[in-house]
Amino acid sequence: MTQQSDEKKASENQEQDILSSPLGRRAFLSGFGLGAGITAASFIVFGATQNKTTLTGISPVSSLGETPVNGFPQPETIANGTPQSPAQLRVAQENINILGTNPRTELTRCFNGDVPGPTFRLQAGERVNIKLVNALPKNTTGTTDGTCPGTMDRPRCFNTTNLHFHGFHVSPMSIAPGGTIVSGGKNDEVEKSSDDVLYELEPSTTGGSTEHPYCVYLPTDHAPGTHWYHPHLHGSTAIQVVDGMAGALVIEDPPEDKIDVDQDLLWIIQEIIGNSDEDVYTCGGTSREFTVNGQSQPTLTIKPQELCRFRFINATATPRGFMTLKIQKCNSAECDINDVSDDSPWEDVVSNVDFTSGVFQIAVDGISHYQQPPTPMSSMLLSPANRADFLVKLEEGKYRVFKDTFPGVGATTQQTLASINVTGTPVSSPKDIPPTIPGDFPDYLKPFDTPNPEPAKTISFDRAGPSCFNKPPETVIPRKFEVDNKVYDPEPPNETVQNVDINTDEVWELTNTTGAAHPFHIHVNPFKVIECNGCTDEVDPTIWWDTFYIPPKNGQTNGSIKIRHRFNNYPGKFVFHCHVLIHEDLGMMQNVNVKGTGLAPCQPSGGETFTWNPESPSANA
Ligand SMILES: [Cu+2]
Repeated sequence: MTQQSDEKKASENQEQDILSSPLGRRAFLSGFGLGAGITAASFIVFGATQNKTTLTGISPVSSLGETPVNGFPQPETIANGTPQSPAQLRVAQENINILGTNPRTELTRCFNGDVPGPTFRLQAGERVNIKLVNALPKNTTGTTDGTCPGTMDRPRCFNTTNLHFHGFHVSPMSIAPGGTIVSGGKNDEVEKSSDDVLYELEPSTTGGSTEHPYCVYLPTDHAPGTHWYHPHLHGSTAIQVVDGMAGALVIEDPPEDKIDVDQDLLWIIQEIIGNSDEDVYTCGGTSREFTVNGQSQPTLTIKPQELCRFRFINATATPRGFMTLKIQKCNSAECDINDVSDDSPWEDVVSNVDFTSGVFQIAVDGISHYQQPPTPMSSMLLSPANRADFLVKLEEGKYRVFKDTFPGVGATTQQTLASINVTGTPVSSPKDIPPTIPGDFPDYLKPFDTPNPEPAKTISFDRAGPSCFNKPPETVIPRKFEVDNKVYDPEPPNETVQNVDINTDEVWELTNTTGAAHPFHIHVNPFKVIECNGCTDEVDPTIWWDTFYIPPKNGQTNGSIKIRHRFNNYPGKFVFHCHVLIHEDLGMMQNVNVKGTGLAPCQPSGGETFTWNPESPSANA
C-alpha cells in the first residue's frame, strides 16, 4: 500500500469512526443510563444543538400516536382520500415532544404536526389520493429569492419538498396541465403526480402554503406488505427525513391470505434531529437517541403466547442508521435494559422449530416469503430504508428490541430501542404460526426462469474530495458522493442515466470503491441479490429487496453486489441512489429511463398506456 492510499484509508476510517472511538461510544451510551452514568462528555454529544434558537409561539404537540396499544405508541392511521377530497399531508415546522424514557423536544419539519407521519392502510388496486401541502417558510439556504436553485452536490432547498412511495410498484411519472405525461417540474407546472420524485413543491414566497395532488394507482396484483413514504427532494432528502418526515404505507393482505394475529404493530425506527442545518451532512455531526414510533424506549406489554406481527421500518438517513436488529430476552433475575457488555444477560430469543414460540421472519422490504415456512430469526441486518416483518410469540419474561452495530460500519451505535414485557395469564387458545406463509408472487415478482446472464451494466459508487463535508463557507474543495465518478445530473446533455427497455430484465454489478457501506435503493421495481462480495452473512438469492447495502472496500478489494431486476409495466424516468440520504443529497444518485410502452400515471391496471422515449420526453402515444 502506498503512503497516499494509507492516508486515504485513514481518513475514511475517521469518517466512519467518530462514534465508535472509545470516548465517543461511551459518551453516547452513557447518555441513556441513569443519572449516575452521565458524564460531561455525554452532554457534548447530546447537547450539540441545544444552544440554537427555537421558534417561539408554537406550542409543542405530543408525538404519541392516537391509538396506543397497551401504552405502546402507534402512529395515527388516516383514511385514503378520493380524487375530489384527497387525504392531506401538511408539512410545517412544529415543536414535537418525544415522550418515553429520555424525553426531549425537537423543532422539526413534519407531516400533520406529528412524528412519524400518519399511517395509510391500503388495498391492491386502490388509487391513493393525497394532497401534499407545503406550509414551510421560503428557502433561505443558497438563495436570495426563496426559490430552489443550487447544485446537485450540495445540500439545498431545505423547505422544498415532494413525496416518494418507497417500495411501491407504481408509475414514476406526472401529468402536466393539458394531459401531457412528464417527469419532474415545479409547483403548478405539474397538475398531479404518481411516484415522481423529480417533481419539486416549493414553499410559497409570499406567505401561506402551496399544494400538490398525488394519484398513485396500485396495480390490482400489487403484493401486500410494509412500505413507507418520505420526501425525496434531491439536496434536502436527508434533512427532511431526519426531521421526522416519514410514515408507514401498509398494503393489506387479501382476506384469504391474511395471517390471523392478536396484534399487528408498526415499529418505525428514526433518529429525529430537529432544528438542524448543514450539520446533518458533516462528519460526527449532530446525533440523537433513536426512537420507535416517535418515543424514546417505549414499552410494549403483551400476554404469554399472544401472536403479534411486528412491521419494522428503518426510517433513518445517516450511517448511524445501519443496525443489526435483535429481539433479546433477559436470562437473569434482573437485567439493565441498557447493558451492552459482552457478558450481558440479554440473549437473542431462541425460536422453536415447531413454531410454538419465538421470532419468525415472514417478509423483507414488503414482500412475503410466499409458500416458505416462517424463518426462525431474532437478529437481522437492517440498512437504512429496509423493512422486515416478523411473527412473534413469546413466553413470560422481559425482552428488549436492541439496535446493535452493523458489520463493517464504524459509525453504527448500540442502543436499546424498546422493552417488551410478556406478563399475565397466557392466552387461553393461542393463535397458530402458519407452517407456510400464505399467498403467491404476482407476475412482476415471479422467480426468474432463465439462468442469470452476465451483467448488462457495471456501476461504481465513489467518493471524491475530502472525507468530511464542510459547512459553508467552505475553505476546501467540497466532499462529493458519486456514481460512476460523477455527481448526479438530472438533465441532458450531461444527464447521469441508465437506459433499459420495458418488460426486460438485467443483471447489474454494483461496486463500492469507498471505505463506507452504501445501501443501494432503486424505485418502482425490486431486485434479487444474486452475489455479494464483502457480505458477512450469506444472502438468500430468492429474496426480493428494494434496498441492499454494497459492502465497503476492504484493503484493495472493492465491495460489490450483483443484482437481477425486471423493469415491468411502468415506462418513464425514476432514480436509484444510496439510501444513506446524506450521500444521496451530496450526489450519489442517477436516473433510470425505462423506454417503451406501458401503463400511464394515475391509471388502473389495464388502463391507458403511453410511450416513453427520452429523445422526445413529452410525446404521448
Ligand atoms: Cu452512501
